[in-house]
Amino acid sequence: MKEAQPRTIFLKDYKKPPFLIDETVLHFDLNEKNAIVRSRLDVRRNPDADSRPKDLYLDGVELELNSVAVDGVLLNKGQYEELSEGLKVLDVADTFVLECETLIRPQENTCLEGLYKSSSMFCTQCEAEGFRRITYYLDRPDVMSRFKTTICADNSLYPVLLSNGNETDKGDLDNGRHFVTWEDPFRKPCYLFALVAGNLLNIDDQYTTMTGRKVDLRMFVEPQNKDKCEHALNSLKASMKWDEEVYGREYDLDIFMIVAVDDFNMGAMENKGLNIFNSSCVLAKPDTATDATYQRIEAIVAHEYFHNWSGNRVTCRDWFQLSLKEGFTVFRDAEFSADMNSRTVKRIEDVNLLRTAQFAEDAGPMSHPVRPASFIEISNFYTLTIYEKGAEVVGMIHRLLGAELFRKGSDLYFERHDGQAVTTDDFIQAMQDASGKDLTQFKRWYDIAGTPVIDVDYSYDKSAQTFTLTLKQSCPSSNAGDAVEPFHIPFAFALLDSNGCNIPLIQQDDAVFANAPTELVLDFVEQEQTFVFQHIEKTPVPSLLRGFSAPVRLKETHSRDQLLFLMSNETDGFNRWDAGQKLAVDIIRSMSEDYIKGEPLSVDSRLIEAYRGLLISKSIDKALLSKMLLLPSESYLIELSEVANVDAIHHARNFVRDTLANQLKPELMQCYHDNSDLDVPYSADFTSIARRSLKNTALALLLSAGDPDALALAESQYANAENMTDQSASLIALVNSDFSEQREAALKSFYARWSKDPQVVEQWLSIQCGSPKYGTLENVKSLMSHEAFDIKNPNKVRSVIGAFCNQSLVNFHMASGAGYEFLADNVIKLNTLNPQIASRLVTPLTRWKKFDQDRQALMQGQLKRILGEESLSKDVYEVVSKSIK
Ligand code: B3K
Ligand code: ZN
Repeated sequence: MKEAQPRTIFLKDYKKPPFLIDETVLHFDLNEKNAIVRSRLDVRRNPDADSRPKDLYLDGVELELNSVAVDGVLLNKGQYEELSEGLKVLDVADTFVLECETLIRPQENTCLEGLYKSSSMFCTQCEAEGFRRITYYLDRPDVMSRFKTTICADNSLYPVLLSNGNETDKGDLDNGRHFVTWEDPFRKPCYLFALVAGNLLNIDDQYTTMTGRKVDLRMFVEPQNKDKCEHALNSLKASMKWDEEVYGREYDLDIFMIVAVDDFNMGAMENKGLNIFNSSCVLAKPDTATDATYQRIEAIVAHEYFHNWSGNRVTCRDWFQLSLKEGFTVFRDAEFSADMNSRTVKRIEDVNLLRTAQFAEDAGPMSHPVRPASFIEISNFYTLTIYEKGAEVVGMIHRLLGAELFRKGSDLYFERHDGQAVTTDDFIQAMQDASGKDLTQFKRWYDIAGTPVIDVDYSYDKSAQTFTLTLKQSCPSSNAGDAVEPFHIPFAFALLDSNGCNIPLIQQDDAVFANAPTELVLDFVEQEQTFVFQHIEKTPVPSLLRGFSAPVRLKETHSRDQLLFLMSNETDGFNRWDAGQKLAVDIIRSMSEDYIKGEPLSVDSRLIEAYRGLLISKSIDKALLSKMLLLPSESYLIELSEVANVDAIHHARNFVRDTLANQLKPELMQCYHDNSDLDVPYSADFTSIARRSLKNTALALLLSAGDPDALALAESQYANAENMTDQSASLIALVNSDFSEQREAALKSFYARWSKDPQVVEQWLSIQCGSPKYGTLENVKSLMSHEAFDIKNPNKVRSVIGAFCNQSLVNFHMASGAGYEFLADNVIKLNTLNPQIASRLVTPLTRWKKFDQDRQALMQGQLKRILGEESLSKDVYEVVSKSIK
């Protein structure tokens, strides 16, 4: 790999592009050893540019230049300069046509950026800066151009040739080759360019838009996957309808295409009119995909589709604005999923991810604001902060404005900026202008890193019948040091009486008492702010930060009894679940301390009774119950610790789990049976998903405690499962149990049955490698020599190395440091093959601060070893160098 000088790019240095490209005409000759790319660019000076350079500078990486011409005249060596990552065309006019011919080698491209081969097909990935690996270009999102693309390739190997927009021409060529031309009428930045060539089948559908236009929906897959498209196409139609109904957004081309590829660095890509998906995020049929996969596909298909407006029609000015499209689009897809499924469960899942992983990122060495101020490698900034915290920030605007004004704001944003490349400030301005609400202070959320902390204090005055709530905010781990000005935090709040009923909230200065609201979104804007509620007749229980109305850490003092009360009485579904989590966290944490002191462990019986109450409750919603029965994860417990003792957390949590299983066996068995009689055929509606989830949670609990009756259930479920959800749940339960003979038998038969299906094999690998019991290093290493493993395939890397390091935590953090060394070895290997995957994989080592001194030293040692490598990619260099003490 060519070593790039790690240079930091700053937002404050942004300059408008000195040149623009009105028209981009591309011609690809795809061959078995290489590809020849010819480009014809209509270039002109940008009248609004800040400077008037003599030369035109174009980005280009690992390109072999065959020729360059201006206005039809070939340039000689003195008229241009080839640079290590670009091309300089000297002394250019104000308007001219630039033509380049370059040779690239897709077959040797293992970083999976630009044009590459995935099994027998050619495909592209251009976001963020992959287009420069295809041809010389102004590879920046604020240069938007109309694209016309012709692809030539062998007709028998690549009968399908696709690019963005509409097909406008096709025909046969000599030597068994053919060509297809595509034209995209919408101007777009080159990161949205796509090309696919392969022997693919298409599964077709149609959608009629709100104005009656017919749009062809076409999904392209390798022939063996033709029966795995239905769910994605249904999800696409549901997304198109939802975006019309909720945002008034209609699709704009006559065709929408989706292609599934096996080798892909992330989930999917929103290229205009031609979305490219990782197979694991789009292909599904009941016997090979779990419920979780079904839901993930629905969400990702929606996300990519929604980008057509939030991202493509209105795009980002520069990559610092990435959350403009990603945060907004995640917010949109989360709302869509909430509308299609259980809103409460969707919120629980999103907050779980945010609190477990984004908070950890925000407290770690790669912490950055939603709008970062600088980066070395933009690929490192496709983070939970940009995506998930960015979505929370948009969600807070939604909460502050209300649905109606938010919609006015989004209408104004799309109308005002259609066809433009803009900033997060433009987004906020549109929201502000449409709603009349001042969002000046709110904007701080975009620029300050770190998770704000809210200290909560409250008191009840019986004689005055007032309830006083005092909130204090701080942001300890921020990039702004001690000087952080307060954030504008929407703090959703209610008071519950002893029957669990919401009490009317009458604030001191409220003139009218009638129809007082029972939930308020408090505008918490000061460092410290007090809210007083009147006419409260009896001591209430406060319900704080309902629905997790802001991405903050809440420091509060609910007692275990109050949490128990909230677990059964809270009217906000999210908070009800959260009360159970807080209670379990409190109990597991104090038991971890007992474990460290060598004291005997015992579980507070109130938790067991609370679980019993949930299991026998006739009224609780099954979707919510299925979430409430899950104990907080080890990762979350680690995140909450100052210094995490992984073994203690693991033992204490397992002890609680086993005690629940032993003491609640009849209720769990009943729960299993009550939810086993699902009708076949399989349906991925959320009620069926909740029932399967309940059944399988009960099974996992019972089996983890070694119950022989549960073993019989698991074996029978494994043998008779009608769908992958049930089959993999029973396999997971067996793998995580002590029944080693049955575990081995199930793993063997599973592989024998599914070895030809890559998506199922990925599950088989990650179930083993991520298991705290079975994911031992020896096992993981031996799986890396298995025929199913391929280090060049990102999904396999994630299923084996990623699953081990992120899920099998007791094994990854073993005291010898062998887990850390294993990760570093693989980061070094992947650094040359696929830097993006390598730099993502290294994350667990960057979290060294959470662990004891010995482990810190071991983790730091491995980070230093990686940093000492020659030819470190920018990706890995940035993450590792920022993570070293
Ligand atoms: N926009 C792409 C992500 C591209 C990642 C580039 N390293 C997928 C998405 O967020 O929709
Ligand atoms: Zn996205």
